[in-house]
Amino acid sequence: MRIDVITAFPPLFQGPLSESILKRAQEGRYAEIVVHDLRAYAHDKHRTLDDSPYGGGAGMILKPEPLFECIEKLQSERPYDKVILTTPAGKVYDQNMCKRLSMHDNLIIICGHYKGVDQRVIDALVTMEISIGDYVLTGGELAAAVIIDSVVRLIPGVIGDGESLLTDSFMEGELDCPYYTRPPEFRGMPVPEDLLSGDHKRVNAWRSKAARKLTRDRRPDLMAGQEDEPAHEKKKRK
Ligand code: 6GU
Repeated sequence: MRIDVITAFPPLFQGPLSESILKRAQEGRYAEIVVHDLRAYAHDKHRTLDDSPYGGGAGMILKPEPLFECIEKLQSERPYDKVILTTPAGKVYDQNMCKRLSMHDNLIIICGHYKGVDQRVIDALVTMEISIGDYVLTGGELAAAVIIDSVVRLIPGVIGDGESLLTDSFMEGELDCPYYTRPPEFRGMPVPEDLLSGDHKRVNAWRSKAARKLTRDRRPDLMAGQEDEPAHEKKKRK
């Protein structure tokens, strides 16, 4: 998969893309992430990217020309499955959108900034607007980094042991159970006995029950429409 990111602030991506799993995914050629400096597509003397909104009011709007030029150049080089804009006005991002995005070959992500983007960019070029939640960020860069991180880790091969993907929170419509590692007792706090039993049936039963309780206590919204049993048991019967 190739992801082209268009931003007025390329340095914001240096950290997130160059560590851990995202670094490995790029080194292993599972993902190619290309960050484009929007300023390279501004042609006036001051490399202006934004301007005040028609009709007045506070804030600045990203001008259409640099974005059109950058996106059209990319689209002349290869076909893109989606042209995404990060904006608080977008559809709220979730694991289902993430899964669908991870199946594409080529994505463009435009990082919204300042007060917004000239609507003509959205009307003519953008095919999907995404928000990462109901709060306001200073710009779309951190949202784009969140989308990239969550999408790239789903590309087959990026996370070595497939098991840890399958047991992700949300993958089966419920939260993941709590986990423990050695030592069996730490500062008077013991690890639940079932987990130490070495009996896989007992371990799995404990985990199912714990995951269900956590989901019911914290995210009952995830259980809507589900029967009173863990999602993975339901799935098996289909
Ligand atoms: Cl995608 N952009 C901005 N600026 N703020 C946000 C957001 C995006 N998602 C949530 N808040």
